[in-house]
Amino acid sequence: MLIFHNPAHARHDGRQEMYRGRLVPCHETPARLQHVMDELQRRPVGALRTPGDADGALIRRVHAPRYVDFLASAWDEWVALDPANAALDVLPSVWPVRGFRADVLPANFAARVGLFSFDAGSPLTAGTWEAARTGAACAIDAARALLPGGAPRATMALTRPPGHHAGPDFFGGYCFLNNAAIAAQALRDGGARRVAVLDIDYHHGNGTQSLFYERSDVLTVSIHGDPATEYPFFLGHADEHGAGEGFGFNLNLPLAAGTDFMRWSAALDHALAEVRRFGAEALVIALGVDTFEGDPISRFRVASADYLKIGAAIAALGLPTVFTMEGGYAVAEVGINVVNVLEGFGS
Ligand code: OKP
Ligand code: ZN
Repeated sequence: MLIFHNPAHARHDGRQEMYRGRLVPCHETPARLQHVMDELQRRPVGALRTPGDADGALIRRVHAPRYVDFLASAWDEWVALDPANAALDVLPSVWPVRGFRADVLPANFAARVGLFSFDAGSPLTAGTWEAARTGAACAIDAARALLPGGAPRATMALTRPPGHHAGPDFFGGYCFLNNAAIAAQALRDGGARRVAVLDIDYHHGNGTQSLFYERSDVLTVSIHGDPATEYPFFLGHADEHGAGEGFGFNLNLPLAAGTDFMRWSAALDHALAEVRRFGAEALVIALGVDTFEGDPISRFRVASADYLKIGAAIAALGLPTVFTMEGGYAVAEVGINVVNVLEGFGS
């Protein structure tokens, strides 16, 4: 296992997110990744690497160029509005919902923040672009390290902020660039004819689904809390099968809040069977460990030891595999749970 970790991750350090009518401390903190790094010191299941420069052209094929431009300049624009803004995070507060125009790029900064986002829980900070871009570099290098020929069997983009909620031209759900999607595209570019993305974070991978919804070369599968009650609410239902060329190449397996490992792993078996039936030549796992029973914002009941079995079940597919780091907010246990998946997968 080769693990590309993001040396810039801690530069993304949001102060507060909007939650139930007040601003509360961010759940998605630098400490999460530090716990994984610490656990990797104790259990060196892989060799650590830092990434090279991000391939900006690849990022701009996955995400809309005007969105990437916005991310790259947002912090400077924010501080230029008022030097005092340097002590604050950027948070959106106005959005173009149904009936509004998304084709006209507003001159107003707050309006552009809203155009390119979908919630008020994802602060953009001084180092967000640097952290996200370096995270995308981890995803690209992790994908390219698998090619050609399949040695090593598996790699990981060990990064934050996470990525699976970020869509073609929007951030949200703590995500800015979709690392799993970028890895999948890099695998396609590297010659894998069919790539599957399996998202096992507690939350539906809406960004990844949207990015590949009309494509048949990338199968997207997500196991997640039922969006009827769980974030991101507006996507992730079982009847979303893909569209056009992509019809039949998206699979959602929503599960009720409270689901235990026995029922969760039945969904995993279903998902893995679909990946096999699709004929995937490479696999991306969007690895969130917020399915953990102790997670403060999620409601599945997976135990730490179960993550070893999850890793082993994924490995049994026998595919070259890229893991990307997504959620997991029981901060002290994030390291143990992530490294359990990697240890269960094996080298
Ligand atoms: C990101 B990832 C808690 C409410 C939920 C958004 C959750 C984003 C999860 N304050 N806020 O999928 O782990
Ligand atoms: Zn999540």
